[in-house]
Amino acid sequence: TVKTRVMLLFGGRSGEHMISCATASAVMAAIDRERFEVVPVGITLEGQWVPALDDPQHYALKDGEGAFVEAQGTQVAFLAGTNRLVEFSASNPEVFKDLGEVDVVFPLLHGPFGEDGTIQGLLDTADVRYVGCGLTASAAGMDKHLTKTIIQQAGIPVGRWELITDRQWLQDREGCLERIKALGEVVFVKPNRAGSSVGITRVADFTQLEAAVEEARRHDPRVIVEAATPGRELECGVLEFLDGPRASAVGEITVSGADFYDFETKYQDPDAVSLSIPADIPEGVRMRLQEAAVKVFDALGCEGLSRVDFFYNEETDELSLNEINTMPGFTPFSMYPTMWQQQGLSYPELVTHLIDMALTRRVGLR
Ligand code: G1L
Repeated sequence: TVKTRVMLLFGGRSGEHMISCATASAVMAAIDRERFEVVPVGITLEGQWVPALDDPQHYALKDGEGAFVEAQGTQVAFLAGTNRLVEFSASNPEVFKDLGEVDVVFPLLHGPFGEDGTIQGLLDTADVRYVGCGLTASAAGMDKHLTKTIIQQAGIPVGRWELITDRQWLQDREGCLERIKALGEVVFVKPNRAGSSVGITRVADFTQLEAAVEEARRHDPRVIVEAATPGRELECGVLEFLDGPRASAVGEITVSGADFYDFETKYQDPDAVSLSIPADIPEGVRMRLQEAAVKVFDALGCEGLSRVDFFYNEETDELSLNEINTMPGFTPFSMYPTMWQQQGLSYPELVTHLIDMALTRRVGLR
C-alpha cells in the first residue's frame, strides 16, 4: 500500500524556532509510520527551506538545550503551483532532485511567517492541503484587535481595549493617552500581533505608559491596550471532526511569582506555571465555556484545531475571551494535547486525526 506523504515543516524565522524543533521531534516520534511517510523540511532562522533529518533525537530538547535547523548545501521548494517538492543547490545548477508529491503539510511554525496565515496562503497557492487553520482564521487569530472585534460581534464578552495605530501615536499622542487612561487603573500594553508574550507590559502607573507603548511598538506598529481583566485563566481545546468542532476538557493555568504569564515564565521557568486539567470549576461554567469555545472557533472560521483561552470572573460569574491560539503548544506535555488526552484521545491519535481531517479538505481557495 502507498503511504500518505506528510511534510513536516518546522523551525522558522521566529523566537520559537527551538520550540518548533522540539515539537517536530515529538510529532516525528508519534506519527503512525504504518500509514504515513514523513518528509521533514526545516526552515532555518534566515528563512531558507532545507531538507531535514527524519530523526526525532536530532531535534529533541537535550538537557534544556534546543536544536536548530542548520543550513545545508541544498534547498527545498515547491514547484510553483504544484504539490511537488524539489531539492536544488543555489550554487550548483547540476543539483536538482525530485522529492515527489506531498499529500499534506503539517506546519509547526510560530509567529510571523508561520501562524499568521502567510505559510497557509503560500500552501493555498500551491494547491497543497495542510493541517490546521487556513489563511483567514490564522491571520485573524494572530491579530488581537481583529479577534476581539469578530468575537464581540459574535456575542461573546470581550474585555475593553483600545487600538493605537502608528499614525495615531505619532500625530495625536495626547488623544491616545486619554483613550488608554479611560480603560482603568491597570492596563496591559501589547503588540497587536505577537506570538509569545514578547513586548508586553503591565502598567499600573501611568508615568510608565509611554515607555510601554514604545516597547510594544518595537514588535508591531499597531499596539493594543487592554483593561486588566480580573479572573481565573481557563482554556479549552477545540478539535474538528467530520460532523463539526468539539470542545475538550477545560484546563486552568495558575501562575505563581510572576505578574502575569509572560514569555520568561512560559518558557524559562516552567515550574512557576501549573496546569490543572480538568479545571476545578462548576459543571455549568464548564459547559458554558465549551459552548463559547466552539462559537469562537466558528466565528473566526477555524479549521482543524484551536485553543481558546478565557477569563472567568467568579464574582460576576462572567466568562470573557482572552485569546485564541490557532497553533497552540503541541508537545505531548502541552495544554492542548493534554486536554484531549483527558477525553481519551492519545497524542498519536490526535496527530493521526488532524492529518485525516486535513485530507478531507478541498485544495486551493478556501
Ligand atoms: F498543524 C497544527 F496541528 F495545526 C499545529 C501546528 C502548529 C498545531 C500546533 C502547532 N504549534 C506549533 O507549531 C508551535 C506552538 C510548537 C510553534 Cl513553535
